[in-house]
Amino acid sequence: FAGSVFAAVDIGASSGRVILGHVIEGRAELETVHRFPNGVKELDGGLRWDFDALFAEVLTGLAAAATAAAARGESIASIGIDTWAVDYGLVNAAGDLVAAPFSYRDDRSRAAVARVHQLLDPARLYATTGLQFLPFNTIYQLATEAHLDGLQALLIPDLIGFLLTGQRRTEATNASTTGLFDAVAGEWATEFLSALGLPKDLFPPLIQPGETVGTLLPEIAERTGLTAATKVVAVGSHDTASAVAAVPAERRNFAYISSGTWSLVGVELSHPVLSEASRAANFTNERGVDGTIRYLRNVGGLWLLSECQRTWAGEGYRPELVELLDAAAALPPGGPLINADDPYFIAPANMPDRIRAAVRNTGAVLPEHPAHIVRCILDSLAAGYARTIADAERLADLSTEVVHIVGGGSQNRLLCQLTADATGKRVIAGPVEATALGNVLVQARAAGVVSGGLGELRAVVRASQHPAEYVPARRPAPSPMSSGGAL
Ligand code: LFR
Repeated sequence: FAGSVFAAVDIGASSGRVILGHVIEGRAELETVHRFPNGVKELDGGLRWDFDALFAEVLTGLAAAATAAAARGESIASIGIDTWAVDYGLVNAAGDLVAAPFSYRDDRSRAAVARVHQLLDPARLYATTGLQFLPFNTIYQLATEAHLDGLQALLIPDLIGFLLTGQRRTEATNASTTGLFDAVAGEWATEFLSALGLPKDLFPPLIQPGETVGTLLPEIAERTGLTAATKVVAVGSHDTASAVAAVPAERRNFAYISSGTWSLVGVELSHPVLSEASRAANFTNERGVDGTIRYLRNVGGLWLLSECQRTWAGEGYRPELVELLDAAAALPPGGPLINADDPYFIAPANMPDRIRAAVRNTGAVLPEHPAHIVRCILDSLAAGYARTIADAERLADLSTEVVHIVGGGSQNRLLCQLTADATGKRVIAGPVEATALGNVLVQARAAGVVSGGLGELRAVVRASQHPAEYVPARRPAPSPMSSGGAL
């Protein structure tokens, strides 16, 4: 199998990429062959994803992957797809997508929350699904749909898989974010579908990471230059599930932060925690690769920062991120904090103003310079991480010594150091491309190139990268720009 390569399609809320992954002698190498922007668009009276454009980029990326593999004398063994969770496209019997999928940042589902909770008590929902309450969970989005007869809902990675193979499946890690999935049984909670008057077969049957979805449709093979025998293999199609699978943890008890648009902060468990205390703290029990439980909370993420940059750019102010972070790092600790988890920050609209308003509500004032906003965001995220890790330890009754930060935020040295300071724990930062690595490794295991459980997959990640380490500063915190990292 020395020449096997795998293609990972990894699409986040702000960008997507197609990556070629090799696993040779216990080490993984990634090569990005195509990158493209993503973002919500105002379309047909709502915030939606321009799915046709995304799918065209996927095909362009797969064609680039086929070319890059051929140039190395290799062929692509399989394709794995991961994206953000929760959102879906509706497909009719003929297999056509009936509308561009809504984004979870559209606020239409908020109005449906009360209606759903009248039919299904939130305590009952939690006792079965173990899902944190977020106003955009699939269950609330579906409750806004007027016509579902004859339609099927395909979660975004499943929709891409369907268009590539003609096979309709729902991958289990992503199914666990719908609010319609039984966390203990690992099956659809069909009683909730019927309680809401939703068709029983609204979602296609479940498929587990590592199982084959199908092979490429002939027209897709022709358009991409891949052979029609190329498989699409289910991976942790929820991006966070793939990212957690690639956390380079050495021991069992560790905390992780999958840091991108969101920060997903928590621990890995073998069984869900469905207690009332867990519900009160709004912890989620999402499914991980190999039936693990991702016990975590959605804490605000770098969305707060990227939205500020977008607003500032609209005003003609385009500072380099490195400069802003340096200026923020030079500010003293102890500045004002916001609650980065507040749903107030979900929608895309003037973020700097919203942050200033949130700070004013705490009785403090942010000085004018954008560095103060940046520092406030990062301090608030770090405080949120510390609080969340402490809650996870308490609720799941375990203790952790290290915090692994993976994803884009692992390159933000200030954020990593502030996290070490706020948690009092050692932070191990990287890999940046954990999601794509998790995607590739599950494919490599399905192909027999690696074997074992998550422990073995994580050993491959450790052998493949050089993480940066941050130790908690003695208080008062000295310069937060201490060690390692790229930024
Ligand atoms: C991260 C993520 C989170 C999910 C959010 C919305 O990219 O997948 O895990 O809560 O996006 O789908």
